[in-house]
Amino acid sequence: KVMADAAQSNPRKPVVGSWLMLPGASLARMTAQMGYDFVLVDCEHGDIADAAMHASVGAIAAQGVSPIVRIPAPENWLVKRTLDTGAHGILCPMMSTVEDARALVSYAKFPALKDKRTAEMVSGVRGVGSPFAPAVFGMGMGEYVATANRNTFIAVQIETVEGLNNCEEIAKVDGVDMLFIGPNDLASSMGYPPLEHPNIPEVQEAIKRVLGAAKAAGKYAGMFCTAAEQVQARFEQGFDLMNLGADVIALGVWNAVELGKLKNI
Ligand code: 3PY
Repeated sequence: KVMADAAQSNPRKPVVGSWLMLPGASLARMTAQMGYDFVLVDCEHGDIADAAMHASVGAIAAQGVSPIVRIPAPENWLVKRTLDTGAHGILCPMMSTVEDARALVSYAKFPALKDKRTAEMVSGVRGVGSPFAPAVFGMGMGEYVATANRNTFIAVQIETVEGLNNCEEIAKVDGVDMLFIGPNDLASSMGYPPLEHPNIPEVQEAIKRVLGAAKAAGKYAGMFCTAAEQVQARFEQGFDLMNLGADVIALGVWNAVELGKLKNI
């Protein structure tokens, strides 16, 4: 809801978040307090195991900020364990086919209820049982099950050549809310040095294609960014949601700047 409010605001505003690769409720809480719309907990490449994921998600949500978790892979049990923490949404890396996107959506949605609360919505196979997710939302189990299908945000990463070639069809999958570009992996999959993606025209063209696919399907578009100028430029290009760097990037930048100053003493 936090993200939807920002994305649908008039005038249009970017949805901006931070990205955590380190565990710890204190880090998550302090990051969430900084004024972001969402904080992403990276369980694909981050040093964040199950218990730490629970602690981070709870700490972020308690600040009125959306906790989104990047799962390691599109597996049913990973989606279940992630949404069971009370995460508001998932980001799934390496999404390359329509079949995988449909399966992901089904893992993330409960079977639809026969009444009007969710009957019209995408139905899935998510298991009922976590007491933690309702607690994070301040609800009882019944209310959580009746509202989660509507409120669970599903973002898929387009970051392979196969995903790029299927992005128009992936964007159309019911229940997929956002295409999110991982520019480093996309460049890598195209055979380029990942960090050089800003200067590679073919990668920039691919990024435009994914943005166009999301918009044509009426879905949100997101992109991994590492600096404010990138967030601004991608927002102006039409993207809705960006992260402003990550905890480890901030750590690296600050230390490099300050250590650099010491060398001049
Ligand atoms: C990428 O840039 O490829 C990402 O997925 C960000 O971690």
